[in-house]
Amino acid sequence: MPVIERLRAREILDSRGRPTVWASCKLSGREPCSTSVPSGASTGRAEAHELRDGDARRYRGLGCRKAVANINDELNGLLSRRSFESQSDLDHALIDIDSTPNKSRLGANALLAVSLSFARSMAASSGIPLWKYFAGLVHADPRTFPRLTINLFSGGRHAGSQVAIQDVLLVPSSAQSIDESLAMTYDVYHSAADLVKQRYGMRLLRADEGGLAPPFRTSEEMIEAAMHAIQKAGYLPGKDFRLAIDVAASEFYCSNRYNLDGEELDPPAMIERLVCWIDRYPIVSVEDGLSQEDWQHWPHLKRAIAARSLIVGDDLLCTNVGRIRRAIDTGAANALLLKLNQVGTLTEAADAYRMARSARWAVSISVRSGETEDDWAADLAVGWQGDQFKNGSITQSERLAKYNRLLAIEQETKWPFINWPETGSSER
Ligand code: 2PG
Ligand code: MG
Repeated sequence: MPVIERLRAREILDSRGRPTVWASCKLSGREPCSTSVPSGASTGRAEAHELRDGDARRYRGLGCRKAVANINDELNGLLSRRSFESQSDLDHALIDIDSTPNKSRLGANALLAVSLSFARSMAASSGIPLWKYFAGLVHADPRTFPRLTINLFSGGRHAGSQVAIQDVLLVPSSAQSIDESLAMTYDVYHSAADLVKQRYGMRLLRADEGGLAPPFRTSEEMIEAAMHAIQKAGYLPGKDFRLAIDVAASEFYCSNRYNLDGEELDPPAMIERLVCWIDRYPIVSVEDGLSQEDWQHWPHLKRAIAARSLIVGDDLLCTNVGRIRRAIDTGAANALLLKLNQVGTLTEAADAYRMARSARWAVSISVRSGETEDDWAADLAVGWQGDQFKNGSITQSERLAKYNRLLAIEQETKWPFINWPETGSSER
């Protein structure tokens, strides 16, 4: 049985220059393996607690020295020289030691860094790739790649809120491989950059996840611009590229109203607007179309668009089994956006994954807007047979580390894409 010899952690900086947690785990007789954890900006209310120092004199309170100390001191003290039979064994020890419902004592950032570095060490000690180790946790036998959903334009909190909705993403739907998806997307990204320069006089400036963020007046103008960029690059929207959107509606919802680019919409009007976009544009995936608090209207949204699009819950679900159960029971969604740091351990994320799959939901494996150069998310997307992988744009090293990892796995395996999840089933 693997024995932890030593845990170590340090504070590093993420893609926004904010502190985050890096940790390494050394199993007896093995080399240490390390991982680092990401951090969100448009975070859901039910996410596990990300522990920050709160000292306004340092990184405006965002330091992670406490979380790091929790690994170096308490967790290293209690877990080293102990043997663990499995990932779930280790993760349950972490949960027990923290002993709060949302990991607020030691920090979900500290716990996830340990959970993941243990996973990487276990994979290395068995001589298997990380994706295969992840697959074992959910008894999956991957033979496919997820479709990529690639950020083209950004709004919302990732781009200074020039428009309400957060992401317009490209789905390179006629591509036959990861390699082809990226090459096709490069064409569209640069035709979008030209369009941004011509229309808005703006040079290549990027939002948090590498998406372009010119001063669109409305969210619809942003979707329109994506259509033009696809066409200008010589592709056919609806065939070569479909679109996905992350509305991130919790960010502009207040007192039962959606403030969409200055318009005040009640929930039925917001649903109508989404339906109208789906009528007009080849949108196949709508994430957080409504607010995380607006449980009442999600089933209406699902009934209105499920025949044509996935209804993906991010802030709504927070990779949390209680919330996923509620969404299944009330018919609120048909797809889970899965982010490990929303819940804090691999084992709890695996439970969320299994619950979503048991309802025949689609799963989109997602990174965060604040990322690091670590590439474990690509292995997770493959190992857990994601239907989609959401990793931001095709620029910036923290995004490219994951795409490059997918390219490497693709070169080795030559697997095809997973079939796009069928929509239209009333059960899903
Ligand atoms: C989201 C993510 C990634 P953040 O909303 O889906 O795009 O953003 O990490 O800021 O929550
Ligand atoms: Mg989201």
